[in-house]
Amino acid sequence: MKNLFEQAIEVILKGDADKAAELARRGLDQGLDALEFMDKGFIPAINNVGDLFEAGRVFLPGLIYSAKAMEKATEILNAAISGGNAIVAGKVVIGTIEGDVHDIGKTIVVSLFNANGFDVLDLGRDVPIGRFIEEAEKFGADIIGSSTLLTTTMAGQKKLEQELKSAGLKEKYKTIVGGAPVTQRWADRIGADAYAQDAGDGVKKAKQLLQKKSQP
Ligand code: B1M
Repeated sequence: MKNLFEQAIEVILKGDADKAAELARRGLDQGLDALEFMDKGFIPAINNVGDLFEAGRVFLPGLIYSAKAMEKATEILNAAISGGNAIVAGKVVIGTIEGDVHDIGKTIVVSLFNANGFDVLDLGRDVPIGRFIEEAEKFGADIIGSSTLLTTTMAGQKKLEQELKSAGLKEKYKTIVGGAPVTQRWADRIGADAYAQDAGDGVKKAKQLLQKKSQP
């Protein structure tokens, strides 16, 4: 009998959304931590599909089916992550950069921020750079977080830093960048305040940035 993590690899590869949803619910029913199930089951599963896609062993329709199954499982697990913490730790505006529709990882990050007491405005995916700034101004954000999965759209994160600087707002907001091709080196190069490797790291970095912000 395959364990739940192995079953996640199987259902995501098959692109079976109903089975993925059922498996996510079963894991939760069995007391598995939602984030652990994501990190050890569903995320390696979708990354496996990405590798097969890159190697030409899975084609675009297969990738789309797998993504739909992943979205279903993520929806269920994310709902279990969002604990609804009453203390507001800080305000975060977050979205996926313009030209990029990948939002599974960004949505996990949003859930974990919510669960850790942050007030989060999720702008969704394919978000124009100017909108990050407009919405941060309206929302009274402390942090602007951007996610990107395509090497071609990483430039949007650099543009965000440049636009914040030219609007004289760079000191007002702390920025966090994330997404599979993003690295600490990239964050340093473009002048972002922090790079986060995963959702947990995102929360950790956000807390550190807010501490720095509140110190004179
Ligand atoms: Co696309 N895709 N895809 N895809 N896809 C990748 C990214 C790719 C690497 C696959 C591959 O070839 N190996 C490749 C990009 C290559 C490149 O740029 N060099 C690729 C491609 C090529 C494409 C298309 C161009 C395919 C095509 O049409 N020919 C197309 C692009 C469309 C567009 O955006 N304009 C496309 C489309 C899609 C789907 C729509 C089918 C689907 C996305 C569905 C969705 O998101 N709703 C999809 C998927 C699922 C993937 C892979 C397989 C998986 C992505 C994912 O969800 N990972 C991906 C392969 C891969 O990344 N290995 C791939 C799981 C997720 C939890 O991880 O998003 O990295 P991730 O998030 C992590 C961390 O990065 C971090 O925390 C998260 C949780 O741990 N993090 C942050 C992310 N954002 C953060 C922000 C933070 C902090 C942490 O603070 C602000």
